[in-house]
Amino acid sequence: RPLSSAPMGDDSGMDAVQRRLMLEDECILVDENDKVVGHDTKYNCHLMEKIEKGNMLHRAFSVFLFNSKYELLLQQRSATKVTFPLVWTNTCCSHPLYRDTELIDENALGVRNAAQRKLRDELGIPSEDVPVDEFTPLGRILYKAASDGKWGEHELDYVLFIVRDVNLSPNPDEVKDIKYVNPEQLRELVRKADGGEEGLKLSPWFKLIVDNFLLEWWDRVHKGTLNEAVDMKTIHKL
Ligand code: DMA
Ligand code: MN
Repeated sequence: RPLSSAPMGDDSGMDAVQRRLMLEDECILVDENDKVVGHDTKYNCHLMEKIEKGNMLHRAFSVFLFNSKYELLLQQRSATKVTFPLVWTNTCCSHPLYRDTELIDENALGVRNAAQRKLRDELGIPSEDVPVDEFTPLGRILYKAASDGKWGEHELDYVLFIVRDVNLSPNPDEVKDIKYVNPEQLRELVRKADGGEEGLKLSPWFKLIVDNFLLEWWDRVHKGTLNEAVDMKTIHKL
């Protein structure tokens, strides 16, 4: 698809790497029960004008990676991200694409394949450090959030946990900064972000997951009871 034919007007300020991904990545459109109903470009799926018309709900995933000390890896999104630049968020987020390997519904294998792909592309984590069988799909949430006037999210988001010590080499096109936090350090970060501290914003989906699920699930990671929290039947509307 020629870049010059980008729809919806002026994107002259858009970073070239992010623009290419916006036009090449084909997201999976779903209904509110997570049934696949079609596909569209990442570009179209994130335009608020289309989202508001109500038919751009797409599949996504949010990875929470813990090291063997059970610290959670966070990332700060790069300044060039089209949606939610510079916010702090969970380890890695993206979309399974409309391709055979990432459409496999069984045990969310398609989503786990996509997670492995993006952990490599965004954070430089070798695929052998994050085998697809090591991810635990915990649940699905449905949410909508505006980034700015033009861009936003309306997603059915699979939450995936993985506990592994990994090699990291963050890709500056995607990631500005990373850090591992323990639960107390995360609470402190949330307090500061809620208090409006300069330069410290959290992504809306991360905040929703923190407020509703994360601390209980994190505790279960410690105790080895995470599997009891798995619920892939419910879709939580947040
Ligand atoms: C999209 O993440 C997925 C969620 C859960 C917000 P993203 O904007 O980081 O996607 P990508 O890395 O593909 O740009
Ligand atoms: Mn999205």
